[in-house]
Amino acid sequence: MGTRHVIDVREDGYAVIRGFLNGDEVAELRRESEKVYEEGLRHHATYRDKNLYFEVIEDAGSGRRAVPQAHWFSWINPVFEQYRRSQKLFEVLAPLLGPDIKQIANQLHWKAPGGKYTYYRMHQDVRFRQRPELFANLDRYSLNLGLALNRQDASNGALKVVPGHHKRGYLGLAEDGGGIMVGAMEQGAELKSAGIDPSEVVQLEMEPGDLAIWTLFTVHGSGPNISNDPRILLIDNYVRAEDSPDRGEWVFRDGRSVPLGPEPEICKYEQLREFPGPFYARESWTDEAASSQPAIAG
Ligand SMILES: O=C(O)CCC(=O)C(=O)O
Ligand SMILES: [Fe+2]
Repeated sequence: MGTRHVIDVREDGYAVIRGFLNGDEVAELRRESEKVYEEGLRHHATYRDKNLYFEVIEDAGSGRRAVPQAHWFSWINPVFEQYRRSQKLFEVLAPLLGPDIKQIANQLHWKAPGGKYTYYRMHQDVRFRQRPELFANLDRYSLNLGLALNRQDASNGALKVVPGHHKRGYLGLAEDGGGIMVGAMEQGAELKSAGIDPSEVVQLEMEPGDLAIWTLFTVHGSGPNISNDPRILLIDNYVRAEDSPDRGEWVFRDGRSVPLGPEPEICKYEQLREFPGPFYARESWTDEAASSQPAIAG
């Protein structure tokens, strides 16, 4: 592993490591992602058991039940549990974060063909930290890693990023009504008023096994899936352990891989101790009448 990605993440706010996983490795994760999806489909509605979470909707686009996101499936899937703390990831992360690393997010995002809401408006992920004061250095040392489990480009809604603007703090994008997935897709005027020319947006194209890295302040989003194929992205968030004493699961301690323990730590779900579940959520953000949505996104 070279260190080009370290320079790219610092300067541009993102990097793409091509061929991070080989064909066999990514094929295995894709198969496992299908098992996670099937497990989600067994639920009639959005379901939580501690940090394990399946967002389950009746998709008005396809007329079918769909699972747009799963969180912390590493609790039920040994292959993802190994991947999240693998030596390959350590070699990518250590030059950026050092040898003591915790994990805040563990998510699969599926965009089903024909789905009604499969886009993510341009935003910065720092908005999804409900207690940002519990973290230090969120601007520099909190990194999202997005592994492509299948081929992704503009047609099936691959990631889009805006280089450079991660240095400008929080820009308040996509805060107007509707939320990140149900608000207006057209954001040209909004980007301009935030000092971003729409021509700066870079459409990523990723082959299976390519890894994107971005920061919590990187402006990014993704378009709808207008193809006949799904789009499958694995998103993990990692931080320096010293910056996150009260949140997250250990991943590497002094460079050594740490498995999940007997009980989960609070990561993004702040109500873990009061409402561990298991339970079904009653409201759906895809309801046309819904004016807000839970903090589901990355
Ligand atoms: O799945 C995607 O395309 C983007 C997701 C995202 O940016 C998020 O959840 O914050
Ligand atoms: Fe995001």
